[in-house]
Amino acid sequence: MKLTTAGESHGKALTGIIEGLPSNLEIDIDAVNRDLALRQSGYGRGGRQKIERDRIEILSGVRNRLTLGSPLCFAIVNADYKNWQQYMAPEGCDVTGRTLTKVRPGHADLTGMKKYCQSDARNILERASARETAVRVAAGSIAKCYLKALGVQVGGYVRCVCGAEDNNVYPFSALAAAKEQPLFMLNDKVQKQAMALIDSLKEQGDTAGGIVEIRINGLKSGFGSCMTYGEKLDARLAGALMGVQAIKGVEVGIGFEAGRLPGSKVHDEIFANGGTYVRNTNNAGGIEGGMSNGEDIVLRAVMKPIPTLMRGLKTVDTATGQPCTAAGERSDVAAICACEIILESVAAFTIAQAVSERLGGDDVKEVIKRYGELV
Ligand code: EPS
Repeated sequence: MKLTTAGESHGKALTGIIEGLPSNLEIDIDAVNRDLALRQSGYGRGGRQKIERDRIEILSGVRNRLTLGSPLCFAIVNADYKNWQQYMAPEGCDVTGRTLTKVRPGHADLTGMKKYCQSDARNILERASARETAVRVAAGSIAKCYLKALGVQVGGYVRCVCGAEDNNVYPFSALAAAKEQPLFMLNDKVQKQAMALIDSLKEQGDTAGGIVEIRINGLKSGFGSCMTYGEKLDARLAGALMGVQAIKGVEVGIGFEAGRLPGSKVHDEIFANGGTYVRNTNNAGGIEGGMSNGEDIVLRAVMKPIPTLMRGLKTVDTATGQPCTAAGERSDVAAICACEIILESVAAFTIAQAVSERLGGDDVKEVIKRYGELV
């Protein structure tokens, strides 16, 4: 299973092509659109989300809600394009308007300009923008349909916003409630602190990042591999999460805490239980030796604060070589809820890839049968 994405933030549309889906898989288009709406939600979002109402338009690969086994091509139209056509049209446009040379620290602007020989960071930021993640959410939501057919579920919540942190541990069944909350947090007190922090950062023209936890529930053991490093499930999941804009670190299970504890407090002991095996702890986060072990897969990722600050950080104007404050027209103060649903999506897609590689199957019934036969 493979995903290719294309599209600029203020271009005509974002597009994606998924190859490798089995035939006869039911695509829940309403669920995809719900995930797209979740990506646009959350306390602290900026003006762009008032313009867009992201919806998937499936162009090929699905007939009467069922996949055909052919490439599934889809688009998410940028409503803002009508305001940008004169500066973005592929057919010809004014490239002297809406230029950006007061490059933003922490964004792709400066390094991208140097690498791709551009004098206008517009030609970099249009693609580097996190708007591209709408495609990955749609694709991940389709991957969730595939996983759901096997009884595998994906969930998550926000643990921390700019230092306001929830250190509780929750069962998988508690996570769905987070989506009803303004910051996808499960601890009301911490969430209130986080909202107050966002309000005050907004006043100061500043931004926030945070920490998200993602869980995969119901995946049988043996997905991934201990034989080749490229197939290790933890390596693939970490790569997928790190591939999301603004992610600076990923943990599996207790993650970095494992470096602070002795082995006796880290490794999950194994017990026999009526012909099967159980563990009473899940410090490994559901992955041992690069393979799923049947426990919940637990991932945490840290999102850096958004690099477009309304107050502008110190930088250099590449057009003049003079010091200045960085560009900042409009910005999200926090996009941690978007980050949560994006990370769920890329994790779902990665798990679906690992399942499809192991089980194959041209038709979804074949996949379900093979999955059911696994012990
Ligand atoms: C985003 C759309 C963008 C930004 C943000 C995410 O819209 P615009 O640039 O028109 O305001 O709000 O993108 C960035 C964080 C970025 O650095 O470009 C979206 O749809 O998620």
